[in-house]
Amino acid sequence: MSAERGTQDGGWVETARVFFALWPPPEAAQHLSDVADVFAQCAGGRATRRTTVHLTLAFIGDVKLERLADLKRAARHVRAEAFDLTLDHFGLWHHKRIFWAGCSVVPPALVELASALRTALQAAEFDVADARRNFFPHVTLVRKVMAPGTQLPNHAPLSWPCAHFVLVSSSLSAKRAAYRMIAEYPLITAALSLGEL
Ligand code: 2AM
Repeated sequence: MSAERGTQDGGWVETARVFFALWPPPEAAQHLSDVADVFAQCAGGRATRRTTVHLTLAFIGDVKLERLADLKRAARHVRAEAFDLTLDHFGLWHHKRIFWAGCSVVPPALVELASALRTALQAAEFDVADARRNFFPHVTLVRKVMAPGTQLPNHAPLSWPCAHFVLVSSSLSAKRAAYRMIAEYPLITAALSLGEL
């Protein structure tokens, strides 16, 4: 999980590249990676693998290992409701060459979760990438699309229940990113709100 980075004074510091995300259950991940494979066969590009399909809530980037405990503590303070995420349409960003799945109606609980998480992270003095832009929830399915004019698919909506979010570390190699979940945070469900919180 760690990498060494040079510092201005010539020393070295161990860091992790991290982000927060919603992670789909296996069936939803399989379905989305199948859609990604089929689209990449037509349009070219690199399909997201079943094991790495996710929706990014907040991207932090490199964090010193000694700050990881603070990062986890900040996320533990986030209180947000569980919700169902329904992905019901696809899009393609030509400038980024990314094919993605998104929701035509963004659940208010998802917006509240992303906002509460950003607020908690910034209060703990972490930089959140794109924090000033509106949150646009999407699941990246294919990167480096070669033929952006390819017709977008039409599938029945796919829903997955979101009852927790995760902190993930990402190691980049020449070929692909490898992800590892390093912490998990529950969202408030009816059962939790009755007694455990
Ligand atoms: P994307 O899929 O929408 O491109 C892990 O790298 C995840 O964090 C990716 O899914 C990516 O989102 C997001 N990510 C990577 N680098 C980022 C950056 N500089 N700013 C915002 N999000 C980033």
